[in-house]
Amino acid sequence: MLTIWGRATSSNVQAVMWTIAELGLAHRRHDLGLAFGGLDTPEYRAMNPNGLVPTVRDGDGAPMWESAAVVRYLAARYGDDGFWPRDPAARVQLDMWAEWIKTTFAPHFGGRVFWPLMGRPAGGPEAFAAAVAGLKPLAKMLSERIGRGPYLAGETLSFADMIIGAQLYRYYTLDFDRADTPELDAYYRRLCERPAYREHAMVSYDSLRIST
Ligand SMILES: N[C@@H](CCC(=O)N[C@@H](CS)C(=O)NCC(=O)O)C(=O)O
Repeated sequence: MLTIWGRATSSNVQAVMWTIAELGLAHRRHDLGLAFGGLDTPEYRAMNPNGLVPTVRDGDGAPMWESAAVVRYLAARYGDDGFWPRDPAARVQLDMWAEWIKTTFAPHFGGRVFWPLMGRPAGGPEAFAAAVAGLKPLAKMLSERIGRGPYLAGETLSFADMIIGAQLYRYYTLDFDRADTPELDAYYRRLCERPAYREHAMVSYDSLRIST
């Protein structure tokens, strides 16, 4: 049994929960973070010294944090060779894009586009316009890599789709000027057809909006 601590509105929790659902793993999730609180207790900090979500335990195993590391653990432990290629040379071709979305796309999109649109500006209108313009080449890069898909690895859904796809619900449902990326658009539409994605990644972010 997996135990997950973290609110369903966190995109990092969503990547983990979507993975768990795709792999069909038994689990229970506890809401923690933001309005739920609970991140500053000594018990929680002993599991996750960052005081962030998600934190995950697999049975009596040691606590794990960093959502992408948790997705990789779940994929390696419970996924088949399609979901987690055992061949390092095949896996790195997916993993480099998973890493890229966490370290390049997500900080840009999250910090400079998503949160400003939620009412937490990271500069004035010019900074926002520059952020939107700067996101376009990143989205185009990803779109070209996905190509005809249907998934990053081709025919098979993999751990990398979990880490990438968890960013896309927000990307596609916010109102801003997106790049022209037909392949990425089609990829997102395919993810939306998956029940596990709909349940765990397409989660309203309305509660994150700061009202002024
Ligand atoms: N790199 C970490 C980031 C964790 C993180 O920033 N979590 C956010 C939610 S997405 C958080 O805990 N925010 C505080 C809160 O929810 O109260 C990961 O991928 O797990």
